[in-house]
Amino acid sequence: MKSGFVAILGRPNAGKSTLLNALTGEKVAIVSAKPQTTRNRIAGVVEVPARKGVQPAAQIVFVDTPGVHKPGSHLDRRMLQEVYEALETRDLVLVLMDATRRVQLEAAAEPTEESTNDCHPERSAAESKDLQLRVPQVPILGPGSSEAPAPRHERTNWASEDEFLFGLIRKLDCPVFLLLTKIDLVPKDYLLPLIDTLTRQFKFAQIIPVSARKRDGLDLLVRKIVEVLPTGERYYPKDQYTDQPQRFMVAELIRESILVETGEEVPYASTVVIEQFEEPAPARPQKKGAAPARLPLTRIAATIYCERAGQKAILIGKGGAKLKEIGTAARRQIESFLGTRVYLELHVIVEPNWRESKSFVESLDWRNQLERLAGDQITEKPSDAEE
Ligand SMILES: Nc1nc2c(ncn2[C@@H]2O[C@H](COP(=O)(O)OP(=O)(O)O)[C@@H](O)[C@H]2O)c(=O)[nH]1
Ligand SMILES: [Mg+2]
Repeated sequence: MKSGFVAILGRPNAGKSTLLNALTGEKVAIVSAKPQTTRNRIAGVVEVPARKGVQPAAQIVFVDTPGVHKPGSHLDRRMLQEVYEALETRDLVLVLMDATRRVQLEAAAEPTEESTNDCHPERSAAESKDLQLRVPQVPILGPGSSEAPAPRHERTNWASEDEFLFGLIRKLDCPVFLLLTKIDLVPKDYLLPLIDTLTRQFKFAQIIPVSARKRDGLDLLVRKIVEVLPTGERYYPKDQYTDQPQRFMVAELIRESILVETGEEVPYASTVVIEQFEEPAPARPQKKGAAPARLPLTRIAATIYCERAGQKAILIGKGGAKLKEIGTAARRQIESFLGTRVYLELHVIVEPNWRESKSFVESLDWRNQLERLAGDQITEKPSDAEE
């Protein structure tokens, strides 16, 4: 069989998370019309059955990433670091360009020898390692470390975010596909000039127009991906569709509700931490002819952190009305995700300037949270593991 990691890269709002969800057929990542919805890298796993005589079976691990944008806060730098981390382990990169927006690129350059994108299977491991190391690392500087000399990457050309994105992919040694997204929104003849501009910047291994919403181009995309993936075993069990723990997905669903229900800077200044996640006891076997049991109840308590008292006032709303709306919308989503009834308790806390706090931003990362939870021995057991 074949298997590999496929990083999904693009500017904010390019449709990365929507594509991930369409490919996995599950709601792995939250989606919104607001930029910078995704803050962590998120894996979505797709099993592809063999096509007799054409292709072997494959497991594709798609890795959704935060949109590439000029970092302002510590949180932004952390998000860019997530992009770099996704690029460290990848067999293929998909660059998504929203077909409805203009790209900002300087006079298109002819592709150079270095920027061509042929596969180099013959490259030695040492060479590949060297190439990987050339992907710049963004040191995470906390408040107070601003006197530190500006690292090299800080001088990276941010003339435009599109150019920065191209700068990133030129450093890669794996194939890169260009995906023009949201093609359901543009006339077909609109795509050719865009493709022309983009391909003059970089020699993509494939150019595939897609609409995640209409599922246009997705089968072709999967076929082309499997073609270039290396032979290998599964990275995840067959029935696992994401690497995120349930608890983190629940926090994301609450954050999605905040993105929908509030405007201005509130969603950007908000983050969600799950404080309590009590899974229901396993259902008792039913007696024959008994009335159907009510769904079990999951008890969840979460804190919404924001940065200022004004934002807290907006999140809570008059007489708590806004928080209730946020909670109700989130609870419905969480119920359908967990398949249980949910009791959801929300609190709002002001944590001034948390986006600039290294320790706070780091503590939000679920990979770090898991380590802490393991330390506290509050590990999440699957409900059937209890006797
Ligand atoms: N019409 C249309 N809208 C899309 C499509 N894919 C994404 N969108 C919309 O584009 C916006 C940004 O999508 P999202 O997946 O969050 O982008 P991301 O920031 O790149 O992850 C959302 O409002 C999506 O509903 C598509 O194929 N067609
Ligand atoms: Mg996203």
